[in-house]
Amino acid sequence: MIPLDPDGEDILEAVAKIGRDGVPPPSAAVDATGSSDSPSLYVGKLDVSDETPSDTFLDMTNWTKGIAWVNGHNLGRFWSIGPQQTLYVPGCWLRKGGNEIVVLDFFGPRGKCEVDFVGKAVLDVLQLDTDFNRVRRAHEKFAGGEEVAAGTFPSGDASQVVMFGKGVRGNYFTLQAVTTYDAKNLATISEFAFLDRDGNPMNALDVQITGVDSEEEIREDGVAENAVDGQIEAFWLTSSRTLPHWIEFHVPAKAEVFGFRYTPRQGKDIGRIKDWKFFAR
Ligand SMILES: [Ca+2]
Repeated sequence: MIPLDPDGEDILEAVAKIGRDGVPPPSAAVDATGSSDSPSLYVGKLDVSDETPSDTFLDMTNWTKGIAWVNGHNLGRFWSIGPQQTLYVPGCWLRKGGNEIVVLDFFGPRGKCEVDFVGKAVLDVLQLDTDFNRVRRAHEKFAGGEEVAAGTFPSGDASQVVMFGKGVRGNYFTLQAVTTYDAKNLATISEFAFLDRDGNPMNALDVQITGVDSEEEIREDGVAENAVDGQIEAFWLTSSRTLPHWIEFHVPAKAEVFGFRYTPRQGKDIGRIKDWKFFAR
């Protein structure tokens, strides 16, 4: 394994060096399994006994993100989130005897430092939990707080303004969708904003989403951040069909809010919230 300095050595040069000088000894950055979580080149050998090697697939399911080569042939890119988990290896790129496998992985293998060759392509396996860009929620269970308000939104596209009649202080605020107009019990929010004493949006609040009962990430982009991204077109959409749904908003500095504005998904009944409750803590 050859750890790479992201700001230093050129990757192609490093690959060329492997071909010229063989594999340098592992560095101190390598753990007991022989892997590293920094960008590294991994070199392995595949022994083939057939005179005419068959086509095969390199299974990268347990690696993270990078590129693989066989005997200097670039097999393409891999990324653990999928859906493609294997890289096609034409038989004509293999030869009887030793074959050199080079893997560039920017984050290293997740588990054993080895690759498998399999007889069938794997093109439909998602591993979204391995996405390093995926937002980690601080709260996975409904934490609630003091119930500040409750009500029923009408159906339709119009934004709904709710004023509490007093200032409410807190770091965490949760809107709970108790029922929806949606036959599948999905919930969506196009935009959510806290309102000040005069009913104006508090745009300076650095609102973050710290918890949500579910969010659609596979069929479409329904991540919870879409509820506070300032774009009407982008919306939070639940993936769960079990009521109640909830979304927790966090403001880093304890804020006093006087109400909120809920803008439903436009033009479609899917996910329209009906009965709701609002909590603060
Ligand atoms: Ca939005």
